[in-house]
Amino acid sequence: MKYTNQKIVLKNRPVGFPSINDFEIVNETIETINYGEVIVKILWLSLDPYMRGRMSEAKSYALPLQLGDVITGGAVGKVVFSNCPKYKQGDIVEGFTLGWQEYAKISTNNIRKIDTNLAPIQTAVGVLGMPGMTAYFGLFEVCKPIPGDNVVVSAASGAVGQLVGQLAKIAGCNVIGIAGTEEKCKYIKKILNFDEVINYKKDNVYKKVKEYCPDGVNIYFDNVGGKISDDVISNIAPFGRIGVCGVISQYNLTEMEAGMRVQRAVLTNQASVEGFLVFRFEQRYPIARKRMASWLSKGQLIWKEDIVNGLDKAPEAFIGLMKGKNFGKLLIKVSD
Ligand code: NAP
Ligand code: FER
Repeated sequence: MKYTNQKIVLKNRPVGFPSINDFEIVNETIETINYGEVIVKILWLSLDPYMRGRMSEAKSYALPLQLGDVITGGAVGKVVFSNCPKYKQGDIVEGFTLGWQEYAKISTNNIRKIDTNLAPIQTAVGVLGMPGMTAYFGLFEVCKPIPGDNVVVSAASGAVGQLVGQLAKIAGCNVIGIAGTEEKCKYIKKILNFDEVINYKKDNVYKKVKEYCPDGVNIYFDNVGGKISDDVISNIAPFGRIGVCGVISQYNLTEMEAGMRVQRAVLTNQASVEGFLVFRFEQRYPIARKRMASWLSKGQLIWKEDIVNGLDKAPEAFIGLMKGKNFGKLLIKVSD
């Protein structure tokens, strides 16, 4: 057994927005694996905003990457060599730590087999994977929609946001999506059937939210934080729920920005604000996955992917993700 592996490692810790020079392509040879491990040939790599946090030294739910470490990340791949009785050559698997590389040597404790009949395999890191689980549990468990609720979602055309809006429609809500380009806004209104859209780069978010939700926002699924969220939360309805899923507008700041104070709106409306990490719901992923797959098969849920070809393009694509260049779930197609 001998695999020549090309991998992308962290060369410098990014300051502000990451740059191409923060990453480096390195080759290595994999010649041995232990009992309980397999070699996975990566087919699809998922690029997700949380990876920016792993590149910093700051304390987080997981240890930060060290310089020289392969960039960790979710991926889908094929077992090409197995030293574990539960896995055989050809099994299609998904794992959250397979990383930005062509071949991963990994313990089978850290991967799962995919049911390839459910949907195209890359959905295991998308609608049926971490982003899908985030939308499902974040909306249903954290924000608790009631039919007729006004639901606002930011980063609405992205991996998580596009699903949140569609799930809220399934739940009988009035959905307002916020996104950063006309093309994205058109897509979520015309194709995903959101009720209203706001282009935060063009529109006055506070005024538009007020116009679309005169009785207030019952649910705000926050993917971005910052000024957009100040404007939405200022319109929160009595007993509104704010699910803090992500704050992408803050991930690349070198200094904390001063913001508006929204606590008064939260207090006087007796609103609740809850941050959540999707891993909290891990034990119930299989239940959610089954439901999501059923909605997918009936066409009640659709799913947009933004596919970039080639592992070497991952750094550039990741930088684009931080700047809104992706349109839909960002994936790297590493191999056929
Ligand atoms: P995504 O929405 O597919 O991609 C990120 C999008 O964020 C960009 O396309 C861009 O769209 C928007 N954006 C970037 N910079 C922005 C800024 N300064 N202000 C406003 N919008 C900005 O990414 P995703 O994977 O679905 O993740 C969305 C959010 O969910 C992220 O904050 C992520 O960290 C979070 N998340 C949290 C969990 C959890 O467990 N809590 C799990 C998964 C994801 P526009 O063109 O619309 O600006
Ligand atoms: C994410 C943003 C942040 C995410 C996880 C985190 C899984 C966790 C951050 C931390 O613990 O510091 O999109 O997705």
